Amino acid sequence: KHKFWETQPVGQFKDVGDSSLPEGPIEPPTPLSEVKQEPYNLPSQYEWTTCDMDSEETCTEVYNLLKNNYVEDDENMFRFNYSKEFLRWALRPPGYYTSWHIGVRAKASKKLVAFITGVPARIRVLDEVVKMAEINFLCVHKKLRSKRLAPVMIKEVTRRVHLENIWQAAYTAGVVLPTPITTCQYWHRSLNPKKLIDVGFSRLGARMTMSRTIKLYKLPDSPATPGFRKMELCDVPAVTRLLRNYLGQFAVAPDFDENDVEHWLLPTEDVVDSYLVESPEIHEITDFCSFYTLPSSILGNQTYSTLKAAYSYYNVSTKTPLLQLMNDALIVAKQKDFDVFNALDVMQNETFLKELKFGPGDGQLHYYLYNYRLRKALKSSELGLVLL
Ligand code: NHW
Ligand code: EN5
Repeated sequence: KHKFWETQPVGQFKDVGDSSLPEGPIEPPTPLSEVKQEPYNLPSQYEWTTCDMDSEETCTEVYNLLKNNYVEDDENMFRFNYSKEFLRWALRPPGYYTSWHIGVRAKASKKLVAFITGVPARIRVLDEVVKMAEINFLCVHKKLRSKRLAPVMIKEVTRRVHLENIWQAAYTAGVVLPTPITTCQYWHRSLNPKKLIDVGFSRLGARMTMSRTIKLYKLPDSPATPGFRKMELCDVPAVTRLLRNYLGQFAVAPDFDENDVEHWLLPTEDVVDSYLVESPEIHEITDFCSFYTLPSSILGNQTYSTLKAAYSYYNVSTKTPLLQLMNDALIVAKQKDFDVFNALDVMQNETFLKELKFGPGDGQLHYYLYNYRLRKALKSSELGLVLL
């Protein structure tokens, strides 16, 4: 069934539930001198390219490949449209390797036809912190699908990760592969219900009119929590402490230091937004919430071309109830003109989703580890990792 994935060091379907197998790396590292020194072979019309995201020209090529060929929903109504600024942010975290930003070009025209990326991360799995690559943005041009290009790209990124002496990876996908560590549900909170209905993202509920629906999703004009404000550079140490302490409770979560928090959570316009609660009396930072900006192209609508979506990222509550904190996140997202606020049922998100009028979507997200076995699949609420 999975001619490629059967050959890879990942949990296999036949082993699901076999608790005699050891937890941890599936195969040991090999000496670096034994890692293949040359790139894998591509079909002869194509060549490898390393994509320098500093170059405006290359960044535009990557942007256009993804805008036209990346992930769609199951009815092909929407397609992710990551912005150039977002791609630069996602691909250049602390310690990134340009060699992990891999493209494929047609030799004749030099057109970019495929892409895959890795970025380095320290991910804690149970009580062990593991150096990993986070793999994302795997994309093959629509005209080159089903030619087994994806396995070659995955083997090539694996080789380049190995050359940096890293032997594990984390990735997500909307499709089922061998074998998920957990499966998450997407939830959606309408901010602009009229537009969402007009473009077919959501439907008018039974016994609902448009005006009742608009009223149902109305939000206040400003956040309710005293001391709620945008995160600033000077907050990085306090936010890092808050987040590290919070993420410690989950089975799989990133091991963020201050450099990571500055990169991944300091607000960047139209990319990532972060807010915190500073208690007015004692100037202590007690709560934190964040979301990233990922619009989708609306395929074939006369009136609208983009859906502006916010995606829940990392949230921590120690004093403000999580429900109230996330309601404030919805309020600021609405003020910033987002059409919808999306979230997965990870971490403690189930405690606010229904009450804040999120509804389950038709999509799921499966999480995977490469070359690391977990004896038991996790509940989505045991997962403390959000990939972009
Ligand atoms: S998930 C988003 C993936 N991208 C898209 O869905 C965009 C639209 N689709 C496409 O561009 C986030 C193509 O359909 C793609 C497949 C390129 C997806 N992950 O070339 P063939 C990520 O980026 C397997 C992994 O003929 P294609 C995470 C499939 O099961 N494998 O197909 C990426 C089959 O293998 P099998 C996937 O449709 C994580 C083989 O590819 C997959 O022309 C990557 C077919 O290849 C997916 N999303 O191209 C893994 N989709 O064994 C990283 C299909 O079943 C692993 N396949 O026969 C770790 C590496 C680093 C390790 C470091 C130590
Ligand atoms: C991750 N880095 O399917 C890369 N999205 O539910 C891989 N559905 O938006 C990710 N089909 O349910 C791949 N509206 C997995 C995600 C692929 C994209 C995807 C789903 C997630 C989605 C929408 C639109 C469906 C359009 C028809 C959806 C219902 C919203 C409704 C609002 C009101 C309350 C009930 C729910």
